[in-house]
Amino acid sequence: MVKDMAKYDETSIKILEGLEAVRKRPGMYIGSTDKRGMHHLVWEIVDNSIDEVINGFGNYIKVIINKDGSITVADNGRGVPTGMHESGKNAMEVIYTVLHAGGKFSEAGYKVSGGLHGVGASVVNALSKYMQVISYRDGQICMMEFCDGGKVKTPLKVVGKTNKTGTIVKFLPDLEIFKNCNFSYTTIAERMQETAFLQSGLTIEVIDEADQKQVKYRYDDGLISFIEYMNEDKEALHKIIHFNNTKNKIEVEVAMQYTDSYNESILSFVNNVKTSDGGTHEVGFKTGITKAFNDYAKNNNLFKAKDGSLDGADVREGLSAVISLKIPEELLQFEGQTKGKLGTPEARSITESITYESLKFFLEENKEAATNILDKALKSKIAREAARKAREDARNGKNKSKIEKNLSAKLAPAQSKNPRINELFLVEGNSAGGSAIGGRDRKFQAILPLRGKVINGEKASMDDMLKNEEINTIIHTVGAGVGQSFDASFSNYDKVIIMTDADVDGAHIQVLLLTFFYRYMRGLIEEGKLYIAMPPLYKLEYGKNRYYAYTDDELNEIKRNNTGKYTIQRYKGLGEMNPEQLWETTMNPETRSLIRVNISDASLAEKRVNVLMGDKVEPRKDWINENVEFTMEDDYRS
Ligand code: 28G
Repeated sequence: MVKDMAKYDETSIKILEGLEAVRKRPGMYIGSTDKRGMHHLVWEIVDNSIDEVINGFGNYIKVIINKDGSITVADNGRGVPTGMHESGKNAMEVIYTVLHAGGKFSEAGYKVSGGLHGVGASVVNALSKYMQVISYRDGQICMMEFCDGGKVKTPLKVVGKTNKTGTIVKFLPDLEIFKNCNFSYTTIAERMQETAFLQSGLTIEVIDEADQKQVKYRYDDGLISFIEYMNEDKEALHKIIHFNNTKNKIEVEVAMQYTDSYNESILSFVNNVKTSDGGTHEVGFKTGITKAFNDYAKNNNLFKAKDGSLDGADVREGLSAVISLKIPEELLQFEGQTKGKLGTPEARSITESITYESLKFFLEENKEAATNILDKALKSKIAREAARKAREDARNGKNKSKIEKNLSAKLAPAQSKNPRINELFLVEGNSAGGSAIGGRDRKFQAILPLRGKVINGEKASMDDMLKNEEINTIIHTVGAGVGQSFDASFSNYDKVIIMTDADVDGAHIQVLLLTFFYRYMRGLIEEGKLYIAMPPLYKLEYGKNRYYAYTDDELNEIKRNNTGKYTIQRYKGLGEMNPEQLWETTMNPETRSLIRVNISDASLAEKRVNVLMGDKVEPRKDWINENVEFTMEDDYRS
């Protein structure tokens, strides 16, 4: 008896030391202590529910963002076990307080979470101010509560009877660790949707109690449903191609479809965890499709020897694909800072051969689809070669006089030639362009007035884009190439700033430009060099005092803080401001605000741009509001 107590105390101390280690270095367990890290806690808990589903228990998961900032996750699996563990503690307490090294309890032989993820429920408990676990099992409802990073607040107790099974976990992250963080409904819902695609038949419900939002996902056709969703706003060239096969214990499943769009989106997963940075499986897939299409084209005399062969980029134009691998734990290797890249060497050759064989078979069986896809790939090849030539000519100074003559009519260049400080304003309309040219600091600010309507980058091919005068001018002015050959380090400007009216037309032009930059100069966004200017909406004058309001809230605040008679002007367009006003409110680095365009998740952004370019206005507005991550940049120059 005494001996057992000693053992119990000893393990208790070790446990607290374990959880304390997590609190001392949270980054080692969840990557970071920012918003992303805090969402990691949710993924950890939800992963346990998904484990149950994968093992064949339960088909329903609910995630609730509570009003107090806590999260509740519920599943209808077997319920967390509560029986006695050899350590002298019950199983529930062990699961939630003992730091589990590496992978989690999965009976399928697959580690469900890769790399950083496999850290488990005890880590979440360690980083929570409060945690409650309720298990429905063996006719009983059992409950435990923890507080302050995993200290037992309420020991295991029976709180009721039930004929159901499942688990409910509620936790409130410790805000001393996650400073100024809150949960995002959009982030959670998007991740849960992805999970639902990967687990056919599983229903996942996400509820935001604070914002009164909710959504339910259930897909019965897995990766096929995923591709249908990715391509729902696009025109497909053929029915979805779907195949799966296993070699040397590695299981490969692929769904893919070409559309009339001009970009590629490939998503990959390993053991249900997204590999955002690709890796060996993606490389194998790409090699496999390139070989399959080139072989098919050759065998069917679809193009001549002098045409050479198709590039990887050609056979990926317009491709949407989802690749999902199941790899046994002993072969798993992840790389990179966030462990989002598969390193397993075998995954490359296996994915390549399965893709090659399956696709070859499909093409032989579906001649019409094959012809449609190859037609497009060939066009891509021609356009790509034309673009490369144009770019080389520009670099080598060929046709230079022509280009410069063309530009000089429009561009008001900066005096400085320093790409580290120069700014390029893309301004809607000629009259606004005039004000901007008059108001700017010509030392480092260049103005490019855009006259015609900007071409829609979602619908047009690379070829058409290059023919469009506005686009052409932007490409040559920025001077860093376009498409695959774009290289932000050649940019003539440190900031490219989109400046449009604050009205519907202005928003439309913003969206068109953003789409263009996203599709053809993504590096500029990735380098944080693309901005949106914020012109004021109102001018108020109280006697000699002049105020500018950039939002309706600001307008009300100015009215609250001032008394007496005032005049108010609502700016409908940039053209209504004289050059001095435009400088003062929108262009002067000392006083302006800029929005830096920042697309954090390219694959989701891809979807967003589709929504954006559709004909509906509402989704477009929502996109600006919540989906693309705009960050305010209070930009003071020294
Ligand atoms: C609601 C939020 C998160 C979970 C289960 C079910 C079992 C379990 C969880 O067992 C310990 C180790 C291997 C058996 C397993 C129940 C087997 C039999 C489970 C969850 C014991 C963990 N009966 N459901 N853990 N295993 N749901 N949802 O956490 O040997 S965790």
